[in-house]
Amino acid sequence: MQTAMIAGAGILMLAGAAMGQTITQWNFNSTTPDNNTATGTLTPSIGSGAASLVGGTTATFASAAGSSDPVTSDDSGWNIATFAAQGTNSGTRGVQFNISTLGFENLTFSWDQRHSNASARNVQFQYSIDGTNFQNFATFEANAGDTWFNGRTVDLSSIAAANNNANFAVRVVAVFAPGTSGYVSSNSPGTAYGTTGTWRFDMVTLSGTAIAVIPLPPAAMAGFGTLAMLAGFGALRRRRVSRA
Ligand SMILES: [Ca+2]
Ligand SMILES: [Ca+2]
Repeated sequence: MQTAMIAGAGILMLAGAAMGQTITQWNFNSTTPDNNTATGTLTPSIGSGAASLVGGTTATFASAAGSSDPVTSDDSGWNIATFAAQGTNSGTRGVQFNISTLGFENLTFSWDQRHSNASARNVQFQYSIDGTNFQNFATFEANAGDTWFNGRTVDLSSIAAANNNANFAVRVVAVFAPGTSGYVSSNSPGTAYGTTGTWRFDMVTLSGTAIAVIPLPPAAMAGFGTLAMLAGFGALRRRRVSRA
């Protein structure tokens, strides 16, 4: 638990005492079920936020059968294609989610992600505290193609600047295999990496705990208001001045 006092306002902020809750979630399903997984929405199913494409990727909606979405009919995912050519633009193509964290801390970001056979197996998670500059934070690696990897999770609780931040954003982008200058396919070596490989997303979720603001009782404030100062008294030394 972290505590911080704002002396002037006379309040004590208690952090981490509450249960985590969903701040924003995308399930990508049509708001009104239409029995067509090729239609869906980028409007969050819970909370608010913006989903966007990064670096020239393109997207459709497609069946998310295999994700953790509890909805089993008309279950769509966000299907991403048009990744970078082999050997180019590592870390520049994928998806971005802008989510205000005002009033929240102890953040956790999680998602389900399907890798097609030809898609990049190496995934870089990035975050931004200003909505513009992104920092690498966590990596994931698929070990199979045409497979859902559900519940990928990043603990953001160590990033204080991510808390209570209207400009918070994250990205999930494709990167070269570590220490190399090329992408490796999710179904390596059976399938070559290709720009037509797809990643599909579902149940994209940011969770956190509400920052509680609790008024302090007067007695507690009096305690905080007392500042004791100790003064040390050194011996006075007389400066002798020799006079001729
Ligand atoms: Ca879904
Ligand atoms: Ca639909």
